[in-house]
Amino acid sequence: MVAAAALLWGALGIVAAPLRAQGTVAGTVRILERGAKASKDLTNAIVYLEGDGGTLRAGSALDNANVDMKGREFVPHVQIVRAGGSVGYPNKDPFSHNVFSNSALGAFDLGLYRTGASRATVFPKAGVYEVYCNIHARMVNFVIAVNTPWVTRVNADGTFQIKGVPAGTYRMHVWHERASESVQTVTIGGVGVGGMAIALDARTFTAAPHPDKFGKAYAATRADRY
Ligand SMILES: [Cu+2]
Repeated sequence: MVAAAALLWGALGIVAAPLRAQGTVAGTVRILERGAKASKDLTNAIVYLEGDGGTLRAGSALDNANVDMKGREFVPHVQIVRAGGSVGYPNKDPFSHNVFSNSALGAFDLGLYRTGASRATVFPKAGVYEVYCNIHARMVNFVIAVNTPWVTRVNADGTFQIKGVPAGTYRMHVWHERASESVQTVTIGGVGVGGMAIALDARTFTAAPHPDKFGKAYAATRADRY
């Protein structure tokens, strides 16, 4: 039984003590909006647990991900990948895109490529990468690179659930692009933790334009020309 459990964990690409009790971590994320408006984009919030549960290694289901470029948007807007894993950017638009990031965690420039083509890049370190298109200023993508398998996207109603979390102490991160990240220490027993309530504050957020890959402002007309 012990060996079988260890084998299973190995197959999932997780390094962890196999005998610990596992539970579910569940709760609700709320975003405090200016004027107390309802949040429209809760599915772009991410919750993950770092700590005792083990770290992801190569061979996990989070090794590779894709972000489509379609309708001048990155889909999904927020993507999760293992730190050290790669994300492909297939171009499904009838015109060219140039995906790049100037992130301090790992800058890259995939160059200009046409419809039907796809290029991929590795996200070497854990953290949040802002990814853009050098042609279309409004295209914005966030890649959340994690070292942990205990990660999930929040549901549209703000609820979230991470199953199979081994008992232990974790740092729980809740991220959304319009708010400061929430990080708190949580101790999870054998049956998990329910009813967690996390509020992210987006009331002071203001959208700021980002520079192009050369660090320059986008030409005003260029964003909509293609
Ligand atoms: Cu583009």
